[in-house]
Amino acid sequence: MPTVEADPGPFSFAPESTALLVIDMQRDFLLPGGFGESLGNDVAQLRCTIEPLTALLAAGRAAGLKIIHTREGHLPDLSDCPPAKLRRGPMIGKEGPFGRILIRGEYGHDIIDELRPEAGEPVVDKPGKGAFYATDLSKILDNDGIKSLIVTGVTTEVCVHTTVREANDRGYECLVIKDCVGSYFPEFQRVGLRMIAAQGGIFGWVADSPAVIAALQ
Ligand code: C5J
Repeated sequence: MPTVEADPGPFSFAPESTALLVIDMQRDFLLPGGFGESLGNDVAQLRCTIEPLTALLAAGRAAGLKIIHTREGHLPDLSDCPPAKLRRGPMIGKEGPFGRILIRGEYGHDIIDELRPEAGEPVVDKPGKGAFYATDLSKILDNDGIKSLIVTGVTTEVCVHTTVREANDRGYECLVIKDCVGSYFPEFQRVGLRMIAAQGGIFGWVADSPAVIAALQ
């Protein structure tokens, strides 16, 4: 069984029951000139994940891991967007540089070209921060007998953390890949990762992508 050197200790996983989860690598969050940057964020803090994640995806595909992508966003009429979310994110649904912000079907809502899903890889559209809330993710994982998740994507302290916490409560073993998750805020990146592995791995394990790639070969 592949084993990865991780914090707080070695993480072993069976490839046939492991999924590589790629969270919200969307143009709205990552493209220069896009929604994320328009809020004053430095997208370079997220874009540094693209290269290692590209390599990890290739290794995961070659090893036969199930690959699942997610996208945060809403229906065009915003009927799935809670008023409380809209009040604190009034730009959702407004016209942005890459179409209506975080609206399904718009250019900005889709996944960046570098990490385009391959045929047969599920793309889970989620209205919330967590990938389990109001989606079919549980069913997709159950149907394939998935027990472990290798978690990547953005942003570390928001959608990655929410999803890992949801997964943890549902009994999945989560390995978060530190160079493949990104935050606009360096201190949130650092603390967010520490929070996963603290207290003996209260939410899971943390490792870097070269260690996972080596374990998959
Ligand atoms: C945020 C996300 N940060 N994908 N979404 O609003 O983390």
